[in-house]
Amino acid sequence: MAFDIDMIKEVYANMAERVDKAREIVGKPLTLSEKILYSHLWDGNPTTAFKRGKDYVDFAPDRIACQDATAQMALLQFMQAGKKKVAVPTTVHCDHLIQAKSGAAKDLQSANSTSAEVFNFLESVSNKYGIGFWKPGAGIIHQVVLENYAFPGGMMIGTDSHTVNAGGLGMVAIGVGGADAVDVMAGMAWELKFPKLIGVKLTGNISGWTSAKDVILKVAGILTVKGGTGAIIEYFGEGAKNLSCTGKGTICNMGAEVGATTSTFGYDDSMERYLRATDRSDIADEANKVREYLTADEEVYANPGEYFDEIIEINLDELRPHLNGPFTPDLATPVGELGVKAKENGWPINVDWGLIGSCTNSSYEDLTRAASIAKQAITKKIKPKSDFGINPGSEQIRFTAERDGLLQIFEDLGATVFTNACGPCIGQWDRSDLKGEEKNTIVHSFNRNFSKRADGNPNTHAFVGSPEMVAAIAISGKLDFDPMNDTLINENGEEVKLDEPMGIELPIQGFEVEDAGYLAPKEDGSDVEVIVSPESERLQLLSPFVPIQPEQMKGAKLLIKAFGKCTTDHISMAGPWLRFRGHLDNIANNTLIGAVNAFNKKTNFVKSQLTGEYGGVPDVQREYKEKGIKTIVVGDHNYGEGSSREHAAMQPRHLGVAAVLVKSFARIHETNLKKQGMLALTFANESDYDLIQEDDTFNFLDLAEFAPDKPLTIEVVHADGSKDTIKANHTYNNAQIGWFNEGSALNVIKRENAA
Ligand code: MIC
Ligand code: SF4
Repeated sequence: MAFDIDMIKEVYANMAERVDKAREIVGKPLTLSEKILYSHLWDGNPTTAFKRGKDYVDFAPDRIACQDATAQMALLQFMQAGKKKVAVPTTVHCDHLIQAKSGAAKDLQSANSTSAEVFNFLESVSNKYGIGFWKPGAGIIHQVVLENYAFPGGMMIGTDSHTVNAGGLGMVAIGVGGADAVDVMAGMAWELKFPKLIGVKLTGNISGWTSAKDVILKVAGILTVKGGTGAIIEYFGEGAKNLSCTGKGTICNMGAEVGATTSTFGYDDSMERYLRATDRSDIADEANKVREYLTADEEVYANPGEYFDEIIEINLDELRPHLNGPFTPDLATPVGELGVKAKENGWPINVDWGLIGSCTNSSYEDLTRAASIAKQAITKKIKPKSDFGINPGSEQIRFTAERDGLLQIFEDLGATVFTNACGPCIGQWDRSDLKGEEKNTIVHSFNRNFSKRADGNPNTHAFVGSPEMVAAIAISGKLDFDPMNDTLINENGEEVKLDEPMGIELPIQGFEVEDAGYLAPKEDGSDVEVIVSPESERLQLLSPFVPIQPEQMKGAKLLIKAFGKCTTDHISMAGPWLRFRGHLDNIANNTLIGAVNAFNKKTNFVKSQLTGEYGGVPDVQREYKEKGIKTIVVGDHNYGEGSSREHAAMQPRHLGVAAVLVKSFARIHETNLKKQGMLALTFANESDYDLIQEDDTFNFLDLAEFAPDKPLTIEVVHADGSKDTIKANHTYNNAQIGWFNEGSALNVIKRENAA
């Protein structure tokens, strides 16, 4: 199940040679990110110095991870590629499709029955194509990857935006859409624009109530949700060395929330300790032999301004714990200052739930720190005011935490321990305490807090914090509680104060697990049958997309002009819709239903130019599709922020949307649109967004000459007959224009394979 050590030895052997070569070519000392990138070039030895933020580069990742909600579409595409086996070690993890309701045992049983068809499909496809399969209940993809597969200096991709979590173990781990993963599974190169580099220097030391989570909550406040776009964030400095490996994982995990391509840390003692604790001493021994390659050259961290495109410095001695939110993970507020803000904004002060765990924060250290707070509620006789929910990240963590009495502490406070799965983090939460869409506040140690994300209620105000802070706030039941300064009244009427959290980095008796939940694939899976019933409402075999012709883009209609934040959750909602992730036509019925229409500020209410009537976005779009009329979607900044789900591109594509024209894109979503043969365009002049009106028709004047670095010209015809001619930029290279011309990247692979 674990990584093949010979393969890692080979990666390290290549690394030494290639990094030395790269240093020569680049002509200066190298950052860690560059070392990993240059040692994973598809063509082997480096021969060119790449321009950051400009050059497209082909890479050869060491492995791939997929989770159930994205793997279905990825594997449905891979099945079309005509290959016998995956070319690169790959795993599938069943974690998103498990609802949190009554507690682990019941919830898992019910997921196993309601999603049996999908789990069986994933298991059989995995078995057939040589993919490792992690059963439902085994854990959340990123925790399982950190425990089993991540290794310093490696490169991996995963069909989930939080794949970046593995940066905690010194990897370059990147979230991608399924179609990107399919390329690599099929034995092809993986293409990425050579990233820019942001250096974060951590000085001082974390102590007291401040935790690793607060580093990234602070960074999110500085960079905002789009500040990391197109960049790798590399953390360094004394403060970085003093963080645990899993703490580093938490920081890297939430790099997705600032749009960063990934984040990483240089190899150090904390990573060595983690590798040895997770039964991978052989990897630690190998990593120790090439230590200097697994971190930046000395000159880089001594003089970072010369090597990074941007530098952020954070003094951990001064860093205060934060709570970020609501509705966006970059709205950072130091704990203690939330009372005033909440009052000003009308956020409910009473906290109904404290949720601990998820892929972001369920390490042993996290659970011990949170438990040290929870325990005080018992010893100091404070009755917790909010409900507690716990989502362990893996069966290994759960088993170990149970053995060591940590879960019992939470259970003594009435906590519900949910399945080792995503649950409330992705709208898979059947919350019994709310009747309707009541306004309420919750705190959690997850990463995202977009509208409706936890429980489907647009009025749930979710705040993100560290597990120990979540525990403290949940005990107090007040958003404005500051455990560092405030006291609570206990059951005896006495004033009591919570002591600082105490954590244990790694279990003293080691990790333990009885059944980790892993199924190895057959050596030869050619006789394994994969069944997809034509009647299924959950799974649907794919048919190739038909190329969009330039003539069809004369007379294209506006489907929706989205106003403000439009994340992948707005474009293809999760929660109950996760059940259709393997059925393109069914899931297309949620297309853009969360996006706010700029003309009436309503969701799922757009004008059909065919009838003049208003209707839901998917319904109106289906009318256009029926008439063979192409449409376009217009959006604001950072369009497609959040998830890697390629459904957010495939659904509009399936329904006949041809172009998405926005002020700026989130990286993964832009690639996903390109892969599916659509036009992903940005306004050359941002203020042209304001020109777009509800009844607009678009004429793409020069699409027949679609070429790299050449903006497209679009004539926008308004209802009164007046016209504006605008320019749209794009980042397509020749190969990507090929995807557009052939209908999708997959069509290209199929053609090449058939040849
Ligand atoms: C998320 O955290 O938003 C998800 C759900 O894990 C997604 C993947 C998905 O939509 O299936 C992600 O982060 O990529
Ligand atoms: Fe699952 Fe939430 Fe992590 Fe996404 S962020 S992988 S939904 S736990």
